[in-house]
Parts: sequence; structure tokens; C-alpha cells
Amino acid sequence: MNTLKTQVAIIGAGPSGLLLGQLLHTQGIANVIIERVSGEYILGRIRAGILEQGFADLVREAGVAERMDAEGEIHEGFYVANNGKSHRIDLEKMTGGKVVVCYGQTEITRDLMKAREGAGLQTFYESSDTQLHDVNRETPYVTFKNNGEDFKLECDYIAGCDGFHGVSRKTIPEDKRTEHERVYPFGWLGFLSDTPPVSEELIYAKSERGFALASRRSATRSRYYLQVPLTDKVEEWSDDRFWDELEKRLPEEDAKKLVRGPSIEKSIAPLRSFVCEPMQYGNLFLVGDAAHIVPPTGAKGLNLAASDVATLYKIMTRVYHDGDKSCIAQYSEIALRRVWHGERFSWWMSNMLHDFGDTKVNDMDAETFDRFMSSELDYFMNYEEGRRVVANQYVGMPYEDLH
Ligand code: FAS
Ligand code: PHB
Repeated sequence: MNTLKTQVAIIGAGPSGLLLGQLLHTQGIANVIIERVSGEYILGRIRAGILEQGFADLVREAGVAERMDAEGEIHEGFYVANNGKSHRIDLEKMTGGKVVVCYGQTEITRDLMKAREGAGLQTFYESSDTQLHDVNRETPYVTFKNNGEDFKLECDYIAGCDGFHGVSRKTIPEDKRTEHERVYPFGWLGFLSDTPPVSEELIYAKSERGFALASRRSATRSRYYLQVPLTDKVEEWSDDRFWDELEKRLPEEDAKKLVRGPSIEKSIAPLRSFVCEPMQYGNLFLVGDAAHIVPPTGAKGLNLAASDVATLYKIMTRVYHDGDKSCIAQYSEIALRRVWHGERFSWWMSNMLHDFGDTKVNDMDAETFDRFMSSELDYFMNYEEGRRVVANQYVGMPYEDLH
């Protein structure tokens, strides 16, 4: 058995784990990451694209923002189209100057991986049988296998950054955690292509045929999504079929500007709202998707992970720099307050913009629910106070300081 010691053990080398590790490093707090798959595999997972200002500022604080600031696009607004009629949400004007950065999660992850390697910080990729022990004691530890050897990592704290399917949340005894969940009756078919995006800013389009999102990664790389039934298989969607359907769902003036090309990534993701309460148990802290999931309609998933990281980073800094452990108990309360704001916004945007087919929602038949949601969307798009609500949620609620 190889026995190692660190201050903070981090489970998972996704954006949560890597960003937390880098921020702790800037404060001289030792940390080791244990990851189940390879770095290449992680970089092959195409996911989020919109960073709130708070996230971008955190990346700058971690000293890893050079490429993001050079290549990321500042977006001052986005469009919501309701059956062909487009409304622009002017983020900059409606929020007193706040904007979002359009820069792929893959690129942020790549930058964080490079910074971690450059700092010589330890990351055990392709580990297996990771288990968390004595999380309720002063001396928690993690055991795992790597490269055919057994390891024991002794630490003071464990950050469970291992996503929805990870081991950390399940380490909290079932009678000590409450899980809230809403699974949506549809999924998103994502499509990545090296074609010039149809629009400078994102378009969230509600249509009679279902939801579509026109996003982007750069001036030459597009990211599109279509709402599809959960029964669909990605093999049933040829590139031509995707482009034909996208064209039918976008407003006409945008659809005619579509530039088609081969998909370089195509996958279907289910949509769910999920929250685990509390987000901490003893010296174990759940971070990001390990604790919560949102439908991507509000671009909140990755951004809620960042605000969890910000809170835990502040707590760890106070513990190790000031010797003040009293703030540890604040993590879950502070993190969950912002998580539920993101959950509500993402659930609300999903209800307004998707076609629920014949699924009963809130004990209404789908057609009645759709009439209510169409009126909701009509109000929030056609009245300035409505657009302001959407704008302030989209750029992200402020990060809360420790008490
Ligand atoms: P992650 O899931 O990214 O990372 C967790 C890491 O832990 C993984 O690398 C995993 O391999 C590792 N791990 C798991 N179990 C382990 C174990 N037992 N031991 C060690 N390591 C373990 N968000 C948006 O804002 N917009 C989007 O468009 C969007 N699209 C998405 C599409 C898909 C298909 C998915 C699944 C998510 C999407 N998200 C989106 C949300 C996504 O971006 C997450 O919020 C983000 O990846 C959260 O990062 P982490 O918390 O680091 O979790
Ligand atoms: C993306 O670019 O992947 C993206 C952007 C905004 C969303 C969801 C996904 O709401």
C-alpha cells in the first residue's frame, strides 16, 4: 500500500476539481486529484459554452485566464425566439454592465489541466475503486487503485467533485441526505461542426416542432442543440436530418443563413433537475454535478459548479490561513442558496421553451400547460421588467461571501 498525505483530497478532474485545485494552490494549500478516466477522455466530452462573469473572474483569480481572455467571446446579449418572432435580451443594458463569456468547457478544462501540470500538482488519472473513509472523523482518507497499485491518501478534507455518477454523494448515508429530482420527458441532441455560426449571439428558439438552440464556440465553430424524444438514438440522426430539422425550428431570417457541414461531435443528453441536500457531511464537501444537475436551458450547470468552488475555496483559505474552522459549517447553506436560484431559473426556462408533447405537467394536460407557458414567455419577452428578470438570472446571481 502506497500511503500519501495532503491537505485537501479532490475526487474528479472535471472543471470543478481542476478549478478548486488551482485556486487552493494559489493559497499554498496542498491538494491531490484522483480521477477515474484519462485527461484525453475528459477533453472529448463536449459540454457547456457560456461562462457567467463570476466564473470568468474566478478563472482570472486562479491565474489561468490568458487564453480565455484572448479567445473567449464577450456576449452582451442573446435572443429568445417564440414561434419565429425574435426578442433580444440586452444583458449589458439590463444588468448594469454585466455580460457572459462564450468559451467552451473543454477549453477551460484544457487550460486548467495545463496549469496543474505546469505547477507539478499530483493528479492520478485512470484510477479505480476510489473509496472515501472516515469522512466524519478528523482524519478522513481515500483509497484507490492506480496503475496496478493500491493507494491510501490521508487528508484533512475531501472535495467530492466527481459528478452525478461519482462516489462522493453516495458516501453520505442515505438517511443523512435528501435528494430532489425532476426528470424531463425529452433530451437534447447536441451537434458540433466547424461551420460559421448562424448568429453572433445565442438563439434560444421555441417552435411548434420543439426547442432549438444555436450556440457557438468561435467564429468558425458552431454548437447546436435540438429537443428530441428520450426514445431517440443518435444513430437515427444523420447530419442532413439534423440540419433540415434545425432549419425548420429557427426563425426564418436566421435559418436562411445556416452554413451546413459535417458533425465533429453528436450526442443526446437527458435533462434533469437534481439537488442533494446537504452538500456536506463531516469533512466531505460535494461540489458541482456531484451535488446538483440542471437542464442546460439556462446555461447554469458549469456556472453553479464554479460558485460552489468559490465558496469552498474561501472556506479552505480561512481554515488554513486564519485557523478558523467555524466557517466550515456555512458551506452547504451558502452553496445551496445560489444552487436553488439556478435550479429554478433553469426549470422555468425549460418549461417556457420546450414542447411537452402530451405529458401532463403540474397536473395540467400538456396543451393547457403550453398555453400558460406561452403566455409566460410572451409576458417576459414583451415587457422590459420581464426581460430584466431573465437578464439578471442569465448573467448569474452574485456570489455570497462567508459570514
Ligand atoms: P463533471 O461530471 O464534469 O466531472 C466529474 C469528474 O469526476 C469526471 O471527470 C469523472 O470522470 C470523475 N469521476 C466520476 N466518478 C469518479 C470516481 N469514482 N473516482 C474518480 N473520479 C470520478 N452545463 C452547461 O452549463 N451548459 C451545457 O450545455 C451543458 N451540457 C452538458 C451536456 C452533458 C452531456 C452533460 C453530462 C452535462 C452538461 N452540462 C452543461 C453540465 C456540465 O457542464 C457540468 O455542469 C459540469 O461538467 C460540472 O463539472 P463537474 O462538477 O466538474 O462534473
Ligand atoms: C453551449 O454552447 O453548449 C450552450 C450554451 C447555452 C446553453 C446551453 C449550452 O444554455
